[in-house]
Amino acid sequence: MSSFQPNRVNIPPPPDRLLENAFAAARRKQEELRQRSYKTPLSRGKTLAKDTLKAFTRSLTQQLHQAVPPLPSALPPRYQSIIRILTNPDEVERAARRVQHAIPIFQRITRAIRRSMSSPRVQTRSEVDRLKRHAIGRLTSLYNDIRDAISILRDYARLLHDLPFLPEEYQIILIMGLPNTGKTTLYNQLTQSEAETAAYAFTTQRLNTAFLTLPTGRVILVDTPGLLPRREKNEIERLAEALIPHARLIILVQDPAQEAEAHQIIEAHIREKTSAPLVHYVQEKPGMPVLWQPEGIRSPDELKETLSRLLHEDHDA
Ligand SMILES: Nc1nc2c(ncn2[C@@H]2O[C@H](COP(=O)(O)OP(=O)(O)OP(=O)(O)O)[C@@H](O)[C@H]2O)c(=O)[nH]1
Ligand SMILES: [Mg+2]
Repeated sequence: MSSFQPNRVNIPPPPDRLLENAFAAARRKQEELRQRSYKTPLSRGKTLAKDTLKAFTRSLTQQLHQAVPPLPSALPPRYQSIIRILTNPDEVERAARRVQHAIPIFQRITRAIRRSMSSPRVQTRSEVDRLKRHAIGRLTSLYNDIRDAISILRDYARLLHDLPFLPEEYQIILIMGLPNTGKTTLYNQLTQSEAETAAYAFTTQRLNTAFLTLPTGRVILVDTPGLLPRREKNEIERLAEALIPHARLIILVQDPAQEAEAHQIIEAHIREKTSAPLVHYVQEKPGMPVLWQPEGIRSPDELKETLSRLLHEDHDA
């Protein structure tokens, strides 16, 4: 099944580097052409100028083609809503159009100047050189016009590249809750992963994702950073929240050592964004003060059974 794979997204080189690559391709072509023999110095000059120009433009336009990643509007729905949180999709689409429009212009300029070089009216090496300088001037100035667009596409490609793998054909189960409640510990227990856990808040700074195999089939389990009932959210927290409407189920991890009220605020916050079932899980931490006695599932095995049952029920409905 074909699905979007973030880590396959090509990250284009920075604008300076891209241009350097094109000049390098031209130099390689020139070296190659210098080995050959020519009838006259003029025909040598013309061939060298024409073909290195062609090599330059070919390298440039090939790289520009590759610099356009899958656009926001072409992404599967999950990724579209994530991308909206992280960047401005309109700006990305505009940048892509500018680059795509520039490609045939590079090719037209190159063709026209190569044609001029071939003309019998061009009779001296210095005329050939003048045309060549003219070509490089036009092409680099056009290139400078799209530098910003290339940078925007590069940043966007990097963003895409680092997103978690969330194929549409698998349902998503999110693990959410206050910081330091034991979310990642649970994630590791369920998936035999080794994501980082620690005894302080905000340990998880990315979305950990893994396939979880349940009797009903495979699902994607996503471990999120701790949520706090506050207004300012960082990028990764906003990303986790963007996934809430896409989750089939949410596991809310509760810690008896943290205030009941804080848990309830988080729960209300999640409820605002989805009507998906919410499963309460309690991470007992022996030796820690107990501030309340949350209701909920207390073992990973029981949790798996409950998840399967809930997924199955919906399947039957
Ligand atoms: N004793 C005991 N400690 C636990 C248990 N579960 C989690 N902890 C401890 O609680 C602390 C936090 O665990 P994490 O799994 O990193 O918590 P988290 O919710 O992922 O934290 P953030 O990613 O920072 O939001 C760690 O020190 C864990 O060792 C448990 O079942 N028993
Ligand atoms: Mg964590």
